[in-house]
Amino acid sequence: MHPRPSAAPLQRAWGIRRKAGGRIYLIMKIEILTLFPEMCEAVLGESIVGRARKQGLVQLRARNIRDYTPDKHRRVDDAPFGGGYGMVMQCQPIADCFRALCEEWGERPRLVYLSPQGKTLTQAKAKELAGLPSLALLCGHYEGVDERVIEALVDEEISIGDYVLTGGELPALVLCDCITRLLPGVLAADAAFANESHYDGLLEYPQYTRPAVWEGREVPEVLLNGNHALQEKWRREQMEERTRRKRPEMLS
Ligand code: 9D3
Repeated sequence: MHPRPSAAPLQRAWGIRRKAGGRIYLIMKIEILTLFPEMCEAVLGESIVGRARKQGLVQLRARNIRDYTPDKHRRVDDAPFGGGYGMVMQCQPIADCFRALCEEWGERPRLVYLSPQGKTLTQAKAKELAGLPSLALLCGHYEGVDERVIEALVDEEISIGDYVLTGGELPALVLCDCITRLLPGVLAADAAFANESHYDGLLEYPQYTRPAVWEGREVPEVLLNGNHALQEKWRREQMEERTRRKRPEMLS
């Protein structure tokens, strides 16, 4: 084996997982900083993300910002200077929560603030983030977060689209979902390949399963006759036709 000079820092930065057979996997770590950790846990425990987490392919956790307030009433927000509606999340609990995470991990993860003012999430951004060793996701609530903690600590702001939600938790979970499915071993090899294939940039073809007739609706004949080449051609045509009809802007 060749010595790898960067081995030590790499192992500190990434979570490591040893599997039977002596193979070492690098695990991405993602931590959600939130006032609603149970809401996050409920989602992170289910479906493909939950399975990836149980298999040790990703470390996903939620950390309660409220655990970092010294206030005896556990307050984390206060009225805005200058007046106005609602409450603003204070700097100190957020900063202490993030710094405790950095301390525990022995590294500073990139800090993303989920915010309506961020750049809209794209698949390209998800791929970029999936290449990082670790990530912290800050969720705002109330009328937002004190601007100074954003200036001091936040590396990047991301939105999931131009509509108004009540907080950053669902956007953070959307981000966890689309990052996790990109991590090695999470999807079956064929599913991961389909994602990268020459089909990229077109909508998917329609899919059917048994029964061949349901309430009088038949599955297209070509899919039942066993000619694989014809089936591939039909699927490709369906993809192009659907993209033209439903999402013409994807072709331009
Ligand atoms: C007080 C005025 N509001 C502007 C319309 C501010 C506001 C702050 C925070 C409104 C909503 C929210 C809660 N949303 C998020 O934290 C959020 C979000 C969203 O609402 N839409 C799309 N992406 C995101 S990422 C975080």
